[in-house]
Amino acid sequence: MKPDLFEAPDYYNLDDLLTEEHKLVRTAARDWVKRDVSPIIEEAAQKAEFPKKIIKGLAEIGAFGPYIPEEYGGAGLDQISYGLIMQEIERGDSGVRSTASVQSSLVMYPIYKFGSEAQRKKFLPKLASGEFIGCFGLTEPDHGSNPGGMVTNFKNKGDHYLLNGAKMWISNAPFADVAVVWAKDESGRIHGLLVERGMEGFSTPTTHNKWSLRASATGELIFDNVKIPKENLLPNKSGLGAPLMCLDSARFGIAWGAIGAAMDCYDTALRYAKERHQFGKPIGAFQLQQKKLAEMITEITKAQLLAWRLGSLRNEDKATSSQISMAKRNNVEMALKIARESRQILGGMGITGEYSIMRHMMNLESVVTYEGTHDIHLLITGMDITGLNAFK
Ligand code: TGC
Ligand code: FAD
Repeated sequence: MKPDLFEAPDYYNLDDLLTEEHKLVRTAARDWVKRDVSPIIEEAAQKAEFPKKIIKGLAEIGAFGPYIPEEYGGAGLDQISYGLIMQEIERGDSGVRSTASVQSSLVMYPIYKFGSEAQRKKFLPKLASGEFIGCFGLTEPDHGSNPGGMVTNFKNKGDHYLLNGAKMWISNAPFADVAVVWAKDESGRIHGLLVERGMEGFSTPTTHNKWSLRASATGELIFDNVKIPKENLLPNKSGLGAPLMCLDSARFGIAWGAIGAAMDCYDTALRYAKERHQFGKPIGAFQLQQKKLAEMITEITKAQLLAWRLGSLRNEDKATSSQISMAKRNNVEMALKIARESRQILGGMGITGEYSIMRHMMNLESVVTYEGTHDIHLLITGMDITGLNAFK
């Protein structure tokens, strides 16, 4: 793979809206991605292996629990810092950002928000340091966009619960130490349970042959009469709203992360368009290529503004779920379109592993699907503006 020459575009001087702390956090993440991710990520993706050696670095840049309070091992940062870290990591690879998103928003967040003090103390510091890796089991073979229909269930057996069912498409599952699993009790109410590796009847087979997010490990969670100690139930919230609150946080991170992937594709295509000559001049001198590049920077700038405003609203605890859906949907679609256009600017070179673009493009096909598909987020906006629910 070519050396990482990335230069971040900032067409509207958005850095003026950031604090010194935001910039420091971003620089640390950006430098780490250049040093420790870019040189190894292409080979990891080609081999379909999650590069476990980067876990320590992810912890060191604060990517595991950026907004979790420091007393539990988190970085105690604000939402814009969290977004900037996700942006920089996904600039390297969406699969690496997935690992950080899941750990932070789908594992540490529910333990912090809905867990007991004992659960917080037992799990959060180890998750923040990367000693433990977590995963989040909501999706099932027959319930993806409609998680409320889940059939995974647990029964009260007096001194423990008995868990049965299966989850699929679970990021980090193959090597996770702890899984936050959403399951129904005997009355059909959804609860979160902490399922630990080694519990009898719990297995995590790997999902093979993915063409997307190849540097992220995906797997199933199988529960065959797993005995869950009662202290492993998250006590402080139940109902579908609990996992959906976690998704709000992860979707916010993805809205920022997708900008990183788009910036990397744009930056690569811009450099290539200035260097590659055809018909006696740089291809960037042709109007058709300039149109592509000009539209890319316009869309990136709009996405940056959307993400920054959403981060400000989140910092004030004022962002709605529908606002988060709009940003996730818009920014991922924006990044996917830019990846496709950038690929074309590189001609045949665009399909090789010499450049990051094709990997981003394939990764983004998962990002546009997980955490709520493109269609589902549109219907959430539709419901919000019309007051009419297309799901029921
Ligand atoms: P609905 O009846 O609308 O709502 C059920 C209850 O939840 C409440 N609620 C929310 N609460 C908090 N945050 C939100 N965003 C919420 N949205 C809804 C709602 O008020 C209600 O509460 P209550 O008290 O009245 O019961 O639910 P529904 O069954 O009609 O479904 C709505 C729908 C389709 C929007 C939702 O289920 C959905 O978002 N589906 C998409 C599924 C999804 O996003 N799955 C993601 C799985 S995790 C993943 O992909 C990780 S990828 C990780 C990585 O690698 O980065
Ligand atoms: P389906 O729900 O079957 O949807 C298929 C198609 O139908 C989509 O185009 C969808 O938009 C459309 N559709 C569905 N309902 C409607 C409707 N009402 N109106 C119009 N169109 C509709 N899940 C987890 O729980 N944890 C994870 O860590 C996780 N990681 C993932 C990692 C990867 C690489 C992938 C690919 C997925 C991951 N997922 C995870 C699962 C992901 O959230 C689901 O794939 C996603 O929610 C969609 O569910 P589905 O694949 O079952 O598609």
